[in-house]
Amino acid sequence: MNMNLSYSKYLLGMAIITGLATVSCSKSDNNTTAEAAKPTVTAASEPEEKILNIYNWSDYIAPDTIANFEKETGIKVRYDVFDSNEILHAKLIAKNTGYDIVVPGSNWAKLQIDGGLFQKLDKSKLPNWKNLDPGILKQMAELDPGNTYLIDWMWSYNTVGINVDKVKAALGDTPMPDNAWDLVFNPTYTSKLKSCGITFLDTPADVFQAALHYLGKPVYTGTPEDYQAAFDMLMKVRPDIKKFNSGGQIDDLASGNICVAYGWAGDFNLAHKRSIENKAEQNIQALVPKTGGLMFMDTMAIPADAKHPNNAHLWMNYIMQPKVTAAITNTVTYANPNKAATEFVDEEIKNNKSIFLSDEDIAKLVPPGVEDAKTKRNMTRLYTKFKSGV
Ligand code: SPD
Repeated sequence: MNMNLSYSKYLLGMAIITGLATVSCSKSDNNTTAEAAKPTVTAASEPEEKILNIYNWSDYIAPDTIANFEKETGIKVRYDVFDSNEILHAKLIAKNTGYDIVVPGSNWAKLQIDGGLFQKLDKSKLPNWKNLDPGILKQMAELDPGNTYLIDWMWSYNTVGINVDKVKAALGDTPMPDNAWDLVFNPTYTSKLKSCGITFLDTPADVFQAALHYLGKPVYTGTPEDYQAAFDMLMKVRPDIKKFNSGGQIDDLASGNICVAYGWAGDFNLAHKRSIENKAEQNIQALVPKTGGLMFMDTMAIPADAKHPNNAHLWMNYIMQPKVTAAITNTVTYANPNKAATEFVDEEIKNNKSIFLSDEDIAKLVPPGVEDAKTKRNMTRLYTKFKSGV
């Protein structure tokens, strides 16, 4: 989706997504065909070595996803992880990534497509494409016309995550705010919550997008004055922030090291799950703000310099198998774009309204957008000042 997408069109898209998800829950007889679809891999101009280099976000895959692919194809996977779109983007523009599959956020991917940094998908090698939710495909087509370069991996939204018991204790007589964003952007709350630890994502774009949203400004505004206003607001809570980290929020929350985080809903649900697995039993919750969270879609793409594009297509087609996608959702607690996968998603996850949002909450999400390069530079400059606190 790009900035030109009207909000009503977006809502229509989301209504379609929800509708189809519901339909797929009630159908259980179409999966055999879906799963059986194996690609006919046409010979590449030169035979590819049996290697696939993948660069994905941390904590974003099931334990057996790679092993099963290796078993099925005989292709050896090398898998590296990152924690911010900025890091991936820097590698892509350097034009020698060494990767065959990367997973940028959809809004960054739009810039990367425009910059010629990806190879086109060959859909004849992707028979499992039919499992994808048409509503999600329609949305993706807003920024990737004709769904030419990208396949959604998982999606979620930026929001506030809390350790319910620790937050209640730190707030004392102060009731929980009506607007969840107050917990990270309003000094009345942050001054109390700093005693149990507040953490923010460590990326300029994510921080400024949420700050602008809190101020009621357009999230993907290019207006320098809006960024200055967001910076001034952020500086008021700066003394109360303990940490800036992105991938580390899951363990920090799960172990009780921090009590409030500005981050990704999927990671907060995963922190909840991990705290139970680790017997730390922290009561972690991803809040769904009344004014809406900031939606993002992380997408698979093949870099222009990829040496193993055929293997990359085999991976994409494998991932689009319903059971493979469902296992990832069940592990990482993120919503997926695969309608045929819904019946294999654990009931607890399917019914979690902070993962698979209600229609009402979906309608409130701020759709992904794109900032231009000048705005990105401005955000990075202000973010560096904000982080250093001076
Ligand atoms: N642990 C997986 C995190 C994935 C986060 N993607 C974030 C995109 C933010 N705009």
